[in-house]
Amino acid sequence: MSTEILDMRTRDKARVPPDQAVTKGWPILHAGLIPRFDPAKWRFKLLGLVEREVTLNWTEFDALPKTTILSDIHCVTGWSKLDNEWWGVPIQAVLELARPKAEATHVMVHAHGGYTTNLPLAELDQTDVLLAQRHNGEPLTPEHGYPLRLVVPKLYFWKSAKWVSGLEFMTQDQPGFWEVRGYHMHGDPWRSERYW
Ligand SMILES: Nc1nc2c(c(=O)[nH]1)N[C@H]1C(S)=C(S)[C@@H](COP(=O)(O)O)O[C@H]1N2
Ligand SMILES: [Mo]
Repeated sequence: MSTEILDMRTRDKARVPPDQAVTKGWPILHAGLIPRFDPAKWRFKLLGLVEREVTLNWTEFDALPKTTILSDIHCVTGWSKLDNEWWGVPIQAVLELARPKAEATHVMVHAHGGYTTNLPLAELDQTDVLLAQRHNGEPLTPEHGYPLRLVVPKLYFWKSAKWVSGLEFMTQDQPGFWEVRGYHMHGDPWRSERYW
């Protein structure tokens, strides 16, 4: 296992995006109930516009290569949490398994429990993006996404789906759970892309 830590924290003059306040705690925010993790039933799917549709069970997923990435969280509700150490599977490792087709431009992220969120494939396919199993050395707690959550540091935190269950590759952008309700289709904190 690699012990190298990839430091992806921003080196911009301003460490914190506009109208964000740093918190030391870690608020818990989600719609609906926390899904129960059953390792025998858990699945992760790569579907839609891919060369190969892939379904992984927990044993198969957990055998993928791991990385450790340091990054910051920026939530659209106004809090930022700096210096998060995430451990999990780099997004490139799962993209390589399915190989998105050339026409795929956007991704719908699916979560156990029914949550969805959309983003451009180019924003997902970044070296600071991972499917995280641990935060600051501890397994994710159920309320923060155990056993697996997506982490996309360059977008507001609602794009970082907890209890992630799959990635669907699409030819065009489609709104997810919060995007249908007025949240921004893109969600860049440095441009204050909060709501439409
Ligand atoms: N599955 C799922 N993931 C989700 C959500 C949700 O409702 N369901 N809420 C999102 C929102 S709006 C935020 S701000 C973050 C909060 O993550 P946290 O509770 O770990 O701080 O999770 C995101 N991921
Ligand atoms: Mo949120």
